[in-house]
Amino acid sequence: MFSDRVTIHVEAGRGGDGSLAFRREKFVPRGGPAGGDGGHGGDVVLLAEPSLRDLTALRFAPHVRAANGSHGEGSQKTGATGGPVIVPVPVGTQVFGDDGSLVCDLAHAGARVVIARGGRGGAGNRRFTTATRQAPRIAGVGEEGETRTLDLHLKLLADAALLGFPNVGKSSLLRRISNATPKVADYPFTTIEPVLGTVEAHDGSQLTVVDVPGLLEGASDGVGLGHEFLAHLERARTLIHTVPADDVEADFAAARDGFAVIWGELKAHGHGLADRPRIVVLNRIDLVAPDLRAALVERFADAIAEDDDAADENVVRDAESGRPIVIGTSCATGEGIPSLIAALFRTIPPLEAEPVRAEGLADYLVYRPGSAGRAGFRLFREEGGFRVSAKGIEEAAVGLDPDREADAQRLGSLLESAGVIVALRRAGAKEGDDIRVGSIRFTYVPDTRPE
Ligand SMILES: Nc1nc2c(ncn2[C@@H]2O[C@H](COP(=O)(O)OP(=O)(O)OP(=O)(O)O)[C@@H](O)[C@H]2O)c(=O)[nH]1
Ligand SMILES: [Mg+2]
Repeated sequence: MFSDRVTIHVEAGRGGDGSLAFRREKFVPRGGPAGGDGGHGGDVVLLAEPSLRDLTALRFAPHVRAANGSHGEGSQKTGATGGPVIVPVPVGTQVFGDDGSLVCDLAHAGARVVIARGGRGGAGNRRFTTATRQAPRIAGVGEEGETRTLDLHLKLLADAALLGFPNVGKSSLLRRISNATPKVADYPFTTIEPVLGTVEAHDGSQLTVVDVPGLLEGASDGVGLGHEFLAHLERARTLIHTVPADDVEADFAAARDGFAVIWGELKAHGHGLADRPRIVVLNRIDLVAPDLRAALVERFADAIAEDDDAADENVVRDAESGRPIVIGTSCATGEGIPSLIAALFRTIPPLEAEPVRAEGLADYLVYRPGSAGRAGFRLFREEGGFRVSAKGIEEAAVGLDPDREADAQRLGSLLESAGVIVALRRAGAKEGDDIRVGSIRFTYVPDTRPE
């Protein structure tokens, strides 16, 4: 199975609460405040991992949760920070928010993006000491961590893609060189979905090759689902241009023109396809008489070298002679297959992980943090209840009288929509607790609806 799409739900850790504690020492009757801060909640981090090829692992574990920060403790002990969760994803993963906007693009090996931030830990009571308040009975409540639902898309990222008209033997080649077993049949458009296979060299190194549907003339204008099929080629690093040797033998000029047509479609499509190195293969070489094969391959290489339409621009050439490399292959007999595999490993350098910069990398990537994530308020535990601190909410609440039914409702919906009610419940608010918002005070009555 190859998964190129998955929806995940990520939850960063909640910050630990600040501690409300006082020093207790022998012979010191009234110790000062000694409550430590809560630890910060853990982040959820995506990491582009070059050894991964698809998103299957996340399909089976779509819920990702980072650890909460620990609560602060007495004796000024800060709570432990919640450990981050690092989620490895394949290079080429794009992350979209639930509104469909691009959150980030993990295009480089080693790229690391924080997609949900842990909540800050609450401040311990010793931080609330002032000249007039020597024994603060108040401590900060840890913030909620960000929670998000994200769509991950993997733009196919293969080392090479098979390119050519329909029914030329692309799937047969993939079967021959890799572990994949795409369907092969004697009619066009047998392949309609990309199929990925792994090619192994003797030394154990691997490459991935993708078999995609055949292209028709006009593909770059959308003919025969051309846009979609060309898009599959975009994140392949190399192309294997497949031409049937029997067609070349039957009508050389037509085969050469067809070769130029495909090149034209690559150029017209853009997105860097015309810059991809192209290895040329004359497949079904077994259908050509053995004594004519070498000459046919040479003739085709010459035609590419001399082509006026610059059909040769990105064709892979022999390092010494500078001649275009054309490989005669047969999926029936295996002729030329080792040469093709060798050419692939020569042409495609191994992906190197880019050095990971510990800081600033998120800014360097295309990263647009969601605005709805972090809470826009802070919550403090006070004697007898909680205080809600948020400029916006405090301002909106000015003049409201919680004893009046209409005002109470207005205040309720204000706090509800800001997420304060949920946060209070999670912080352990109990019926009868005193809640303070700016200059307003009211009594907490739990909502019995489930979260
Ligand atoms: N004799 C011979 N036949 C081959 C060879 N390679 C492929 N074929 C035949 O060519 C036909 C097309 O092969 P496919 O591999 O399905 O071709 P394709 O390019 O993937 O076709 P689409 O997916 O339809 O675009 C099938 O009948 C294959 O058996 C070969 O090397 N020699
Ligand atoms: Mg096919």
